[in-house]
Amino acid sequence: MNKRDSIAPQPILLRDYVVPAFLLDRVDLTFELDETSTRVSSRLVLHRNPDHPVSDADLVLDGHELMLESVLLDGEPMSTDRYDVDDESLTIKGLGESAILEITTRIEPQKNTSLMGLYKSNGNFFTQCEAEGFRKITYYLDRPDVMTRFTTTIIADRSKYPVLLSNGNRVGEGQYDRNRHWVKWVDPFKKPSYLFALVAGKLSCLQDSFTTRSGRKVALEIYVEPQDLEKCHHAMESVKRSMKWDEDVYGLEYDLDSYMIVAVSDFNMGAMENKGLNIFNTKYVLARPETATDADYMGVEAVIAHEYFHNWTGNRVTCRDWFQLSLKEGLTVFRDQEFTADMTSRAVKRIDDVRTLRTAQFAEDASPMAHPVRPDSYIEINNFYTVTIYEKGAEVVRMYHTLLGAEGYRKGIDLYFKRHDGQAVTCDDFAAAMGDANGFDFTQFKRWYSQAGTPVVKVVSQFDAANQTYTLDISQTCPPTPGQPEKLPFHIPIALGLLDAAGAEIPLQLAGEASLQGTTRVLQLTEASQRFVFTGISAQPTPSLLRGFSAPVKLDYPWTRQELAFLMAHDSDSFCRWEASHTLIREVLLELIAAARASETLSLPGELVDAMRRALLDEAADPALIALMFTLPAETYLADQVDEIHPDAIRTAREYLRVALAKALRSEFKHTYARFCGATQAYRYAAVDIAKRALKNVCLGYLTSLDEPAFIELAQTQFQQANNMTDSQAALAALVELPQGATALADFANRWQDDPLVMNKWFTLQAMDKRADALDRVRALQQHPAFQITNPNKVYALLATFCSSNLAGFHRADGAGYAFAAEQILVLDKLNPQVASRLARSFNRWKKLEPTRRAQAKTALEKLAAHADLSRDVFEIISKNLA
Ligand code: B3K
Ligand code: ZN
Repeated sequence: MNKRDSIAPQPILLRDYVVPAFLLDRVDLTFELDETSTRVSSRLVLHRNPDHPVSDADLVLDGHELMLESVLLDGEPMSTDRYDVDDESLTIKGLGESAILEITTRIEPQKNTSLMGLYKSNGNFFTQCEAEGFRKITYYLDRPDVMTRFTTTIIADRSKYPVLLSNGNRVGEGQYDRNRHWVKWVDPFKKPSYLFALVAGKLSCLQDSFTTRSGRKVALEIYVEPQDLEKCHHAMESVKRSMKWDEDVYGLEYDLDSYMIVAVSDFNMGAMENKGLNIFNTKYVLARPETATDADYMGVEAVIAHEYFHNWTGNRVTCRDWFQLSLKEGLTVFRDQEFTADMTSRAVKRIDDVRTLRTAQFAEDASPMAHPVRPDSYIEINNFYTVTIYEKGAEVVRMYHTLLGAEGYRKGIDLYFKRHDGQAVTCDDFAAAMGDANGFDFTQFKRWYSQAGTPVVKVVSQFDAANQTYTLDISQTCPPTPGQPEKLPFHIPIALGLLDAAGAEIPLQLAGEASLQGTTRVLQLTEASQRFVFTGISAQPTPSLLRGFSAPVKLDYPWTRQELAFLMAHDSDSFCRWEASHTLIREVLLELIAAARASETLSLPGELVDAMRRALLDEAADPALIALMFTLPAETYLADQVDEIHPDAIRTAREYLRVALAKALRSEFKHTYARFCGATQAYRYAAVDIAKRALKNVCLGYLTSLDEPAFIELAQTQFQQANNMTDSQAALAALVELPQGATALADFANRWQDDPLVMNKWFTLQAMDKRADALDRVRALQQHPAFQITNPNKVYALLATFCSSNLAGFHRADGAGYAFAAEQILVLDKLNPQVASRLARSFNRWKKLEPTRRAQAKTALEKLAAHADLSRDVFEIISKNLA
């Protein structure tokens, strides 16, 4: 046994869940903020939990990196022999039925680079407590099923920290001593510690208000650093739209007098839904046309909605334990997806979400990190804020919606809130509310929570002209995942339609049904294989399967290329139209990859060119949909489609297809670019304009890949004249790998050097560089004054982009990419384990690499694993990769 094994972090198991031994009646916190150390005093009013199996259990409070100053029990100082303190906890023995504990600790937020607990960013104080950051602030029952009322008093220097914020309502303020002032906050709602927040600093505030449908006026406040105040209007409009939508669609109103959002530039993730005081990464608050792209605007709107929606799905009803994380995250993502669909284009939103799911979540489900939507175990919970918990979890909620219909779904949601408002509950409770409200049995459906892996649904069709029937034999399998060699059948909703030879929808009737029942049907696949027979079908139809992507599965159906081209042109389901183009392109790319590996000559199939030409010239179609059809699948997605990854073959094939399409459709791209080039003069954030910009910029990308001076000039002109970041960034992306790229990059950096969010784009573009020396560029960029390794956005923009998205760059044949990643992971792990752990996931595909690279990746992983002092975060990723 080496040293690592003897002290290896142990997994926490769902089956070990026990209710807390003590519950809290209330907590009063006082913070004395200071430059060198912060004093936190807490007063806990506790009583024993009658449901706990041990009647005289010790009180174990979580605490990490705290300096304990004093403990008082019922007003009396406790002698040190009555409690034990270690690295992780404060244990108090022999308590009676109830107790009042007063605990004072000291912490050093100015030294906190993990960005968990209380920390400083640009001179201001912020907190991040989810999942287990509160224990870095004070000793506490830091688990989501301990909910209580909080009051928070903040004391700080008035000139340095004029703004002092916490959860709930501001109930008092005043002068504390010569230089310091105080503010007191009371949160009337019970909450777990992970929803606690504190902010102190020099911040400017954009104010507005929203009147709820019951007539209460809510103050809306967005706090940012003074120079950013002009960039908050889109965020404010997004808040109001979210509040209105949640009232209209879910009947849910906001419940406090004020709703505050604070933007911070050093933040590990997107944003945090702390009760009444959401803290956001600046990336999801600040937007102006010159600095933010259409995608950024949409991101702001979606993340604002997401955090706002958490007020009910997460805060009012929270999770019993962290295994239930998807209870709040999957549900809230589904809610924000539907909100965005209603605000923008439903079809485009669905396609975007499916692309994310397939590129990131399917990959995770096929990796050593695969886990169910409700995991059974974890080593570090921060590693489980994953695409599986979020995006696959949202697909699970979407399937309830598909199976129950909008009305039945809403009945289930209403019952869920009626039963569980103010409680910490489980995914089973959610399923029970959905089932009970509708008399629907979700027993089998719940396997979506417990079984990992992406199911494969195979469809075999047969047309019988004599009997006028069309039979679908549908079967399902699910590959093994770590710890789950065998899977039971899932309950899978499969939405489908049939098209006749003219492309019209055929009304559908299943054998045994008395009448025709619409043109889109939702079949329920519950067995390993099942037969569905449609009657009254007079000629061979073309099936349109998995409409709207009705389940998170891989579909296996042998469409011919003609059928795919036909669906691209005719399917009434926009998702399936796009899906047909995607399937066609994927098939062609897989052939090209195989040819590239065999060093054969590559060629472009005529069917693809014809189908793509027709799509491009279809002036009736939504330009956004066409833009998506022409967006080639990511290299990483292609890597997941092959048995053995040869990164250079994937890159060669994808680049070949890009240029070959550009050559074949040169005049059509030119025409389309011209058609939309002048179409959007003054920037508007509106779906129609976004669609035009998207297609125009896709055309520009293809045209510049032809390396013709006229098109390069076109990109340069767009780069110089753009009045918005969408066009500017697209032009820069088109130029970046050309000889003209260096000047454009320099101009861009010169103009935006003081805007960190814009500089992130500049780093990302270069991290994606497809030239052979990408790694050297990345190394050099780490020395750029705008790069800071302590800022997560910068690490994600440069290092994580390179390691996770630049397939051939990171997976260099000589292994230098792996050595680089390992070196950066070790540096980051000392500063911020969550960020280090994200970078470590770049190795998740290593087992599928061709043998030379596989051996090199393994060496890098083993070297990492040999470090005895890895954080739990990185240890978990590395050890699971090597398992
Ligand atoms: N709930 C937070 C994520 C917290 C991540 C902790 N490592 C943001 C969100 O999902 O809305
Ligand atoms: Zn969330």
